[in-house]
Amino acid sequence: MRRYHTENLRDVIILSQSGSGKTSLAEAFLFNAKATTRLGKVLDGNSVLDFEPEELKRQSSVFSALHNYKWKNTGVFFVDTPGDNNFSSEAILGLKSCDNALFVIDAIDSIKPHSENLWSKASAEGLARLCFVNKMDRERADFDQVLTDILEIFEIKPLVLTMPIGAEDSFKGVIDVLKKKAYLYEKDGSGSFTEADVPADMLDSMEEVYSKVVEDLAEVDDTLMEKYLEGETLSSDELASALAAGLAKGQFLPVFAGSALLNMGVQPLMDFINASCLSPKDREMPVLKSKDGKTREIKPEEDEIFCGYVFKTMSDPYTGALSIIRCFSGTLTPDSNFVNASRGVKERIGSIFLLEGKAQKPIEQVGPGDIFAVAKLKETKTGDTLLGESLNFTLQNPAFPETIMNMAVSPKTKADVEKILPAFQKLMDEDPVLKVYRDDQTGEFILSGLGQLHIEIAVDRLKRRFGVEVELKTPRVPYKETITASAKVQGKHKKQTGGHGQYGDAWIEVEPLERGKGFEFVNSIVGGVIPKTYIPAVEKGVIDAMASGPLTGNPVVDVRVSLYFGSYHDVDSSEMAFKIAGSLAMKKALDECRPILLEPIMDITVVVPEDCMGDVMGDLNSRRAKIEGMNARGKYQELKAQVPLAEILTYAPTLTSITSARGTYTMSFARMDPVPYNIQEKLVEEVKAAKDAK
Ligand SMILES: Nc1nc2c(ncn2[C@@H]2O[C@H](COP(=O)(O)OP(=O)(O)OP(=O)(O)O)[C@@H](O)[C@H]2O)c(=O)[nH]1
Ligand SMILES: [Mg+2]
Repeated sequence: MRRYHTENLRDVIILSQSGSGKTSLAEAFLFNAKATTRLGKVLDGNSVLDFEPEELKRQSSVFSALHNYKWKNTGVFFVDTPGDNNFSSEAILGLKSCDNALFVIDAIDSIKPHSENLWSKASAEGLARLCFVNKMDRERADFDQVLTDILEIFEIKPLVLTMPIGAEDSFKGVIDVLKKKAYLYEKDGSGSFTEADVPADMLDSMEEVYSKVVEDLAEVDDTLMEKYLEGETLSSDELASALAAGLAKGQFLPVFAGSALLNMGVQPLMDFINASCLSPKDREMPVLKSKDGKTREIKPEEDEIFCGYVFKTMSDPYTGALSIIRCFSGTLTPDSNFVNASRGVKERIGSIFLLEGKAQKPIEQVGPGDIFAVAKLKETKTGDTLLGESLNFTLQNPAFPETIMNMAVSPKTKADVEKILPAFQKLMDEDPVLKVYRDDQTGEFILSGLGQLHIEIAVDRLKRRFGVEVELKTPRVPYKETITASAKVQGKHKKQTGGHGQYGDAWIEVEPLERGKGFEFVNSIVGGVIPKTYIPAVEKGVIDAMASGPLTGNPVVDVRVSLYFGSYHDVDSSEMAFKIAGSLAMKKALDECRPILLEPIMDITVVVPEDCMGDVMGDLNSRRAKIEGMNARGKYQELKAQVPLAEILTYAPTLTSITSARGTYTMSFARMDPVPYNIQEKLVEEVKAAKDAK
């Protein structure tokens, strides 16, 4: 037996920037639905959703958490996501698991760029969207400002279904606009309220909002619109079906007001989720695709082939890896098999659980819309498609943000050396955005994440879960060297040692190439002064010499080398001798061709609140940035610039502090540019000093 029937099920992902009250609101859902016996609080450390040590320490979510409740006759599965953009992969993957997206908007801070990003992702994914304007009890709560921002930033009409009565200390409850009733709440977190008439001083504003809502609802359907224009009253059934239809089409954003912490105004939202949010059957299904471009439809029915998507992997100290799966079609029972279509392997499953915070509740059967966990799959990873039959079709994976923060990691002790890579692999299985790779040029292991916090939490987890300790350092910049002049040189290798001698003689012309062109080798030998068989050896020698430039030992790029003359010896010449000759010639040429240092330049886009713009520009200027342009984005400014990588390695924590965590940036490699001469001198000195010290 399944816990809920598909049509009586709602899958809801809770989204927004950090601190707006997602976890608090989800706790209120659970408490009101009697799934918990007390209202969990993030600050008291007793939230059933923020239970990981990293979350308790920071008093904010780091991982997405799952739970479910039954409210009246409907089962609701929800995913509470972390709002910090260091952990945005949790939200991005979570979007694949739900049909509805509930945005929690802070009545004080309103909509920040991260919420805006999540909004576009939820829209692109085709989720039905609704919102809760939270913290109406807090000082400076401004409901109307949020409505303005919804229109301007989310670019959608707000449809106010509950209005706050009072604000800040005098926040008393909400008006249900369509029912024209007031609900006056206790402030003890119990969620108890009494129904009352709309306060006299709010009657006018309520009527105004009511007419606006009815007009917006009438627009959903032509026949309704005709009725409305002819002045007929629309029945509550008609309004209800327009509400569900308009929500599904994204014609407006239903808005509820309240306080999650005080559990005020939450039940009307819960009723709405039951009545109007999409069930797994109402939702337009994602499509299965094969590698050769064929598609296959999924039907959210129990008697179809099982199809599930793994949107999360958790390592549990007792059960090992837990794969968290959204079922799109078919059913699954314990002790059965499925095929991992992404990897082409069969997997056997034992028990099936529903996750309720950290608790795991065994369940006998899951079907369309259920979000569940299975333990110990052998090859399955986050992002895999699971099917009941062996078919070469998979669901599409989401695009992840580019990582911007790199740190060099090194094991603290010898014992950590062997454990480090397998442990990182497990972390990457859980968080597909996190990357670990070896920089070929610098030889360092680089841990790459979305920000300082992302990396720090990964390192904490490495220690806590796998007992591996690492040190973090700012990574070295992969400088390159190039030349600015041409030269013609001879490289001659001649040795007479006893019997067989060595003889190679190569004349090369070395010239600068356009930036980014790399390396060109031209064979201009005429008359066989160097036999053909030795020419590749000269080239090899040249390439070897380029691996370590004369200034700092970094690789040399953007040069053309023409081999134009030489000589050989019938007996003493060999490939080895010509390779050495090529290498000698190149070393000599590089010294003569006025070498310079090149550094990576990054394109960077920074989005910050207007009031921080001056500080952000000042800081960027001190980092040798070239500002390229600015664009207004609501109350935020988007700034594009080019900055040397060397100056931006530690940008993430600085931007966080300048903007009080309200700024974000993305970055990508633009090109290599010459390092300014004074800085080049310093870098060359440093390399020399380090060499001398050895
Ligand atoms: N006064 C007041 N405080 C609230 C309300 N809702 C949440 N808070 C507080 O705001 C802070 C953040 O709440 P959370 O529920 O952790 O917010 P979140 O959206 O889950 O944050 P992240 O997990 O970081 O994304 C906590 O200190 C809460 O106690 C509210 O309605 N009123
Ligand atoms: Mg949270």
